[in-house]
Amino acid sequence: MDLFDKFKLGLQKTARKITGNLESILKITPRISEELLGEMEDRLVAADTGTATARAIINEVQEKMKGGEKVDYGVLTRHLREAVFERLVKTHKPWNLSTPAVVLLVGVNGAGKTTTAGKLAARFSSDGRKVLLAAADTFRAAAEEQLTEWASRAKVEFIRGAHGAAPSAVVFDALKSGLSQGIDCFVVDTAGRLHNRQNLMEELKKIVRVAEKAAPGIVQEKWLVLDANTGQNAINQAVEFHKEVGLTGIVLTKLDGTAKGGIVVALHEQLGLPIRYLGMGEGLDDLVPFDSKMFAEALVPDSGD
Ligand SMILES: Nc1nc2c(ncn2[C@@H]2O[C@H](COP(=O)(O)OP(=O)(O)OP(=O)(O)O)[C@@H](O)[C@H]2O)c(=O)[nH]1
Ligand SMILES: [Mg+2]
Repeated sequence: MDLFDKFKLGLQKTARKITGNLESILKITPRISEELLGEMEDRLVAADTGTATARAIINEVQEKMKGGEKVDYGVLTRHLREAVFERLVKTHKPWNLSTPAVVLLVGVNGAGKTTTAGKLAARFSSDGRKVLLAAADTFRAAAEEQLTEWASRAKVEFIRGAHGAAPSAVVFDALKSGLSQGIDCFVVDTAGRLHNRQNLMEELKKIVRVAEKAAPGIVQEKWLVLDANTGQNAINQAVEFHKEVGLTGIVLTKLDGTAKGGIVVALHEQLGLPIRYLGMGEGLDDLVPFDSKMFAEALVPDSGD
């Protein structure tokens, strides 16, 4: 399966929500009307783009159609696709991990951090990096077992702390031993935490401080792992985590099971934070690097019904 097929598959349900039977509707009534625009806006909201973003997109489409262009499925979806693409591409800065680097994964419980850590480790390793997975989730005993399994699946080095040890101490140990072995990429899994628990946020900041002390500049990426099914609360989570730790990007997981993929547009538009990867399944290969063009094309496909 090529990359675009993965986008199409992962966004199938969301795309259906946005464009399902639109082609038939437009064949019967090929006119742009308040009713049609209202319906399109509702569809975008249902796909979780957020009300403000949906409105802005529809206003742009309406502006473009003012020239009296005859509307059919192809024309309407082209305008929609462009409006989505422009929002994504504006925020999407290219990124590059220099060596050595820490990629820190944070987020609420069950978002998909551990799974993402495993998938990322495999991906970075196949890019030729020497990867170490660090289990800074010392809170749940099962978490370390889960990460051990991912490390063996991804065939990368692994380090864990004693149960209940300070997460920052695990990261310190990982850096100390890893840097001397020539590890150039440390993927750090952390325990799930609610964004409004200040003591747990302090724990994350401490991980960053300790890592930076061991190797200044090493914490290059701090990604919030978000479950695509979270709904608009995802925005609050992102705002709070960003305020506390200064996020550099987002990994959106479980896109494969949801019709709410429009949250990607809302996150870009409302936070200005780029999505780095999309989780589209539970397998090692089910993590795809974000691409604005492929995303917009899969979200608003050019063939309907
Ligand atoms: N379908 C699907 N399932 C996923 C994806 N990512 C994670 N999961 C599943 O979501 C569940 C939770 O994933 P974890 O990786 O354990 O989540 P976590 O954030 O580490 O959870 P805590 O450590 O408890 O906070 C698991 O059953 C994963 O298999 C994805 O992209 N698609
Ligand atoms: Mg976990």
